[in-house]
Amino acid sequence: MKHKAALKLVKDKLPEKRYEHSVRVAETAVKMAGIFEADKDKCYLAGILHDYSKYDDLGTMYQYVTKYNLDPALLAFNSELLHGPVAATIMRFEYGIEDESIYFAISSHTSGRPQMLLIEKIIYVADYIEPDRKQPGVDKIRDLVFEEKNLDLAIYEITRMTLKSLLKKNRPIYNRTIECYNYYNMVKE
Ligand code: DGI
Ligand code: FE
Ligand code: FE
Ligand code: FE
Repeated sequence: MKHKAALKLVKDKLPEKRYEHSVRVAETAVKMAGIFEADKDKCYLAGILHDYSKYDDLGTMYQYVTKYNLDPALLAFNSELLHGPVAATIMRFEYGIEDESIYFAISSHTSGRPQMLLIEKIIYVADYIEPDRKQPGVDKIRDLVFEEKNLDLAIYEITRMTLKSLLKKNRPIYNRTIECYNYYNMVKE
């Protein structure tokens, strides 16, 4: 899919604010691709598409989980955790985007996972640090990325802060979120 087609797809589907977030994630991902030597086109495309299913109907999302054999553990969660895996599936099977790194980047952007691919890491982080994000600690992550250039440490810090905030709100934790935390806890330097 060309960038222009992806932009139109997302603009027609998502509310204006979410569309603008998607563009900022894509642009942040391209900037990061320059630092970490990733494919800029793929980063841009994955960034634009990552939240495509953010507001899809939950019942329809569960149908995708079943039909495409996605992780059945997702059925215990809501759209917060489902929108990535479902959007990745739609892009692969309904829009013919075959690239595996784009698939994983969209699919894992909320929970992360152990041993992410480079583009997958970039989207996971770009979603957290795009310029309009204001959560406490986000500037520390921006420093890790743009000054220290330590992507794995940035991922670790994001998973740590995400887990902390979920626990504080008594939210259920998806296994992959914890697996991601454990993995990057051990590989970070
Ligand atoms: O779609 P975005 O708002 O751009 O961001 P996102 O897809 O990264 O995250 C959506 C939400 O999902 C965010 O508020 C954090 C939450 N989340 C991440 N991991 C888990 C989770 N929620 C639950 N309940 N469990 C998790 O393991
Ligand atoms: Fe998202
Ligand atoms: Fe995220
Ligand atoms: Fe997002």
